[in-house]
Amino acid sequence: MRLALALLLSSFCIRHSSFAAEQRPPNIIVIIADDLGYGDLGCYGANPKAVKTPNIDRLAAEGQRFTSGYCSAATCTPTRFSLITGTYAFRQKGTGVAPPNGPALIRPGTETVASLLQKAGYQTAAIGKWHLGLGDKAPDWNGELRPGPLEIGFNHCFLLPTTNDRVPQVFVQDHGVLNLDAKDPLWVGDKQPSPDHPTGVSHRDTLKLNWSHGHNQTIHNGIGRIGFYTGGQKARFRDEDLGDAWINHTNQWIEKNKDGPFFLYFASHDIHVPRMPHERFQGSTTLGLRGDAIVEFDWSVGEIMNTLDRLNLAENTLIVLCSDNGPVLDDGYQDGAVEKLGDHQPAGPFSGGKYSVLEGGTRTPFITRWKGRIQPGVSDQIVCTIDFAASFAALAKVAVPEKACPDSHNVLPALLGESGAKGRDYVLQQDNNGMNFGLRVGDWKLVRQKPRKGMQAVVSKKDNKPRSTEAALYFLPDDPAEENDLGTKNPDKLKELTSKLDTLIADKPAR
Ligand code: NG6
Ligand code: CA
Repeated sequence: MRLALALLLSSFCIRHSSFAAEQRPPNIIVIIADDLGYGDLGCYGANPKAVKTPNIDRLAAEGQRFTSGYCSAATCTPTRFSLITGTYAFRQKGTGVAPPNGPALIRPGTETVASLLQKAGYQTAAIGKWHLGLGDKAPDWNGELRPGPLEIGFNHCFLLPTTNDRVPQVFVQDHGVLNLDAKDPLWVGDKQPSPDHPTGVSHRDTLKLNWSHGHNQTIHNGIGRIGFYTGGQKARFRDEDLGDAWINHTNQWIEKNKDGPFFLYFASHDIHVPRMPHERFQGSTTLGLRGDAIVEFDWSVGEIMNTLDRLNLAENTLIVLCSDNGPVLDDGYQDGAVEKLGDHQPAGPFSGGKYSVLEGGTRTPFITRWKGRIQPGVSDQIVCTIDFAASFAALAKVAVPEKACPDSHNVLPALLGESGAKGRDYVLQQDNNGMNFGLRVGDWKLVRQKPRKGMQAVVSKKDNKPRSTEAALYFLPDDPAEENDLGTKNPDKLKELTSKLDTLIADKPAR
């Protein structure tokens, strides 16, 4: 009798706990690469003789690989701004590439993907590259770095403040610079601090990675940077150790929060310049340091997958892998990316890349995996990083307040690869400052450029020559490289897309 009762009780407990697990929303990990192009991964067609990405290829094989996955801008800061806020960056001035001493661009009180998930009971962390500014008017490097991620919904952060080609090379943990010695304060500025301060110009012959344009101010670790800084010697890191630092910190944080639910925004610096992966990855591809950095990124993804397996979390964790903008070869350093390219196509079949509103600028690798829940496959649905806020809120069953995250659409069923699920019916692409736009509606694509002095010209894939058109219309299924402007032949379509773009820019469309 007692035995029967015990059995009954234990079976009830098992059922009850699995019921609880089902009810609990999954952990969510966003893995965002930097400057990774559509064609840079094996699962998107990269030749394994040039670069191998076995971990990401496995992630894709175990989940959904999107062929129309987008980030919302062609540079870093605006894509990250819109990913976190669910608001197009062009709606807020000053959201182009952030400078070293830039203030926090996302102001406290803004609803974000992280604050929404926090409300749903998630532990939330940002680990990796931030590049969205810190501090009220400017970062107080030797004091409290506030506001920052902790004021907009993250419980914890461990960050590179801007990009690693911009000063300073230190980690920010929560509200301060890690390992900063008060006797050696950190100074960051845009003017040379003294005439004898060594720079990439005065000491060019000492550099281990030479610059090609810009990147010739303060030297750290044999590499010239954008901006000047002094002090903080104990807080500085070596570029080669950045990837390991992110992963060590991530492993500890996941371990600590394994009982979940948790949301991790993991922002790798690979494959942004200066490309200086750990020595163990250098020489692992035929593509030079750019390829070697792709391998380091792939390794990072593999480490996160291993950690989830070790902690038995893979079936309870949605991973979304994406990029912040399309690829670029020479982005200011002579690192061999151009010379060693061979027949590798960083943007796959698309034209343009980083800085461009042609498809290559924003159509990037996009993979979702949730073992046991997402059926493996390839999806041609349109999804965009701006949709994370509304989609993850739906997953966590938390309401998005009416005016919050206005440009974010709930495309959760498409992200989960549910059969018949529709993604977006349009996607808007902006360049760095929101001067040029792309708008894809179904199979049609409008490219609209505002002519101005010194503007980043859209170049033709065929001959690399700048195109002159201000507004051009392409039919993507026949012309993925956006070579044949069909605007004159299809004036109604051109008008329809132009007016939709104008409406989207002028309004804050409600979901
Ligand atoms: C540009 C930099 C480039 C890169 C980019 C931002 C020069 C000449 N070029 O101004 O190297 O840092 O800004 O890249 O300085 S992003 O991926 O963070 O948007
Ligand atoms: Ca980038």
